[in-house]
Amino acid sequence: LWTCPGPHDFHEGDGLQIARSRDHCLVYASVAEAGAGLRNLSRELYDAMLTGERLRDYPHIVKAWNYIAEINEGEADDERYKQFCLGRGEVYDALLPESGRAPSATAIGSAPGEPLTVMLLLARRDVSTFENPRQVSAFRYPRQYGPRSPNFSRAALLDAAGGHQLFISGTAAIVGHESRHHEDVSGQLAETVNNLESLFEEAGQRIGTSGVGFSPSCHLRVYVRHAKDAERVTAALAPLVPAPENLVLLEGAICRSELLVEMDGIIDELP
Ligand code: 3EB
Repeated sequence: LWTCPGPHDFHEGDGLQIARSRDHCLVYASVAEAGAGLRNLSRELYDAMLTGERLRDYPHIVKAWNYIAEINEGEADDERYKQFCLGRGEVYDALLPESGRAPSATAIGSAPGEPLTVMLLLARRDVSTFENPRQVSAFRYPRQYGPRSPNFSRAALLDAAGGHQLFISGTAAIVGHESRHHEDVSGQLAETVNNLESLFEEAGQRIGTSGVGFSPSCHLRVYVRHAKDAERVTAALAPLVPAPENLVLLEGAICRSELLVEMDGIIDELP
C-alpha cells in the first residue's frame, strides 16, 4: 500500500497502469510472454514504461520491482534471469549514462506461466542511490554471474515530503560477490541481516543520524524459496520486526539458485 499526500490520478493505457501524485509516479505492467523471448520482452516493457514523456516529469527512478516466471530456468548464459538483465540493461544504457545511477531494485521468480511483472517508482525530486560496503556493487559483478551485470543499486534515499524514505533493494546472503551459507537458510538469514545493518549504517551516515534500523517504520518483505522455511524465517525475524504488519512473507525464487531467502523493504519517517 503506497500512500502520499495531495491530489493524485490514475491512468490505464498501452498495457500500463499509472498512478501519479505531484512528486511520484508509479508505473505497473504485467505482460504474458509469447514467443519473442524474455530478453526482448524485458527490453520492450522497460522501454514502454520509461518513455521520454514520463521521464520529463518524473526523471528519477527510485525503485524497480521485477517478477519473472521460472527465473532460474535455462543453462548458463541462457538462464532467464540473465536474459532479463540483458533486456533491462539495453534500456538503461540509453537512459542512465552512469551505471552508478541505477535505481534500487528487487528481482524475484514467480511460478511457470506467470506474466512478466514490473513496477517502477519514479520521482520528481532527486533520489540518491548508494552501495553496501560489504558487497561488490551488482553493476560490477564479475563475468561468472552472466553476460551483463545487473543494473541496480543496493539502496535509494528519497527526500519525501515528511522526511527521508529509504528503499532497500533485494538483499540476500551475498558478501563481496559470493553467495554464502549454501543450503543453510538460517545462516543466509543471519548474513542478510548483517547486510541490512551495514546498509542502515551507510544510510545513517548520509542523512546524519544513527537512528536508521529495525524501527517501527521499517517494513520488510521477505521472499523464501521454499515455503517450508517460512516459519523458521518468521521466528528468526520476530525480535527485529515484532509488529506482524511490518513483515510480509512471500514464496518466490531468488535469482541465484543457491539463495534461499531475500529481503527488501522501506523505512519511512527518517529525519
Ligand atoms: C543480488 O544481490 C541478489 O536484478 O534487479 C537483488 C536485487 C538481486 C535486485 C535485480 C537482483 C536484482 O545480486 C539478486
